Amino acid sequence: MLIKRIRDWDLPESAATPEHIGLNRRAAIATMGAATLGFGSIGAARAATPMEVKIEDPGYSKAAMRFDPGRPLTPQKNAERYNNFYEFGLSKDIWQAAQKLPVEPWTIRIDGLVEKPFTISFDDLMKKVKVETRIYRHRCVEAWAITVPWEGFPASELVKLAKPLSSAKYLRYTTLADHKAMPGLSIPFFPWPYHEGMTMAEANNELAFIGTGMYHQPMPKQDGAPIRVVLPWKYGFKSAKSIVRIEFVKDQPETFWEKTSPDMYGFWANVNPKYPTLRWSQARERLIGTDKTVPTVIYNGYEKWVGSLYAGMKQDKTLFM
Ligand SMILES: Nc1nc2c(c(=O)[nH]1)N[C@H]1C(S)=C(S)[C@@H](COP(=O)(O)O)O[C@H]1N2
Ligand SMILES: [Mo]
Repeated sequence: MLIKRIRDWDLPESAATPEHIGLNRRAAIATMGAATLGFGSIGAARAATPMEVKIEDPGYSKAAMRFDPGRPLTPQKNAERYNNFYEFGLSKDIWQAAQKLPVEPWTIRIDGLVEKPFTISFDDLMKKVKVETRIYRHRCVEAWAITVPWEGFPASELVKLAKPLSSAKYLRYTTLADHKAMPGLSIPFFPWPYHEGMTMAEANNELAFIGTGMYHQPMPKQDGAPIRVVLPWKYGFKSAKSIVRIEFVKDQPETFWEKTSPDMYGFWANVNPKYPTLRWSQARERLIGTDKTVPTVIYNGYEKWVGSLYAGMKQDKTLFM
């Protein structure tokens, strides 16, 4: 019998299911027409367990390990070829499609409740910050996880540069929407452009990070080049990619996923194994690049740093989802 070897970045069948759109997946596919979305990959995906890969930690510095993830790094190839970036299609296999993302020149608009709104090029922004490496876990609400050495700078640095007014209580951040490059924008029921939000206190927490690279390289396009949000204690959908605008606002902003599936996704979205999503449990997570699943931990293991942000708030489904 011929046994086909599965490369470590090949996808198991379940991986190609866009869990985020939940119960409406069938309807969604019918509405949008599979052709625009690169669904070819679902047919091609094999129902196989990914190969266990040897994980080599290339000896990251003590600083990078400050928030010790307590688990090995995801092999680079796995992390970079298993993505959620719906602007390029609903499958996990969008890394090639995402190469169309136009990243040069890239500008970021800072506006809303700030001393003086401005637009800054990515290159100029990079001259104003000190880039560091941080190894963080990343937990998708679809119950898979990766561990990534990010490059970037604290979100608090960005807040400082923006000079928000005291009336600013939240940040609302928005992804590029380029119809020529991004076929996913034709999916009608999504409230494009992708937008998310966090509180000022969350942005100023030392864990909140702005990613500009990973594995010691500039951010791959499929992972949100050239600049994205990284909030490791929240479900992955809060970590919006390829950011073009950061707005400071007074009221809690409505988010892309709240508008899409209010019964499944909320503003806070802090990782919590106790509260299942509509159709599936959040108790465990699958480690991409291995055949392991492990228990999920409250705040994705970062309670020590972020728990105080939510002290006194009612611990219920709305807080965590
Ligand atoms: N603009 C944009 N940002 C996004 C998404 C998206 O579809 N579009 N998906 C989110 C989700 S659900 C996850 S899990 C992470 C995945 O990041 P990665 O593909 O770099 O691992 O990106 C988040 N940021
Ligand atoms: Mo996700």
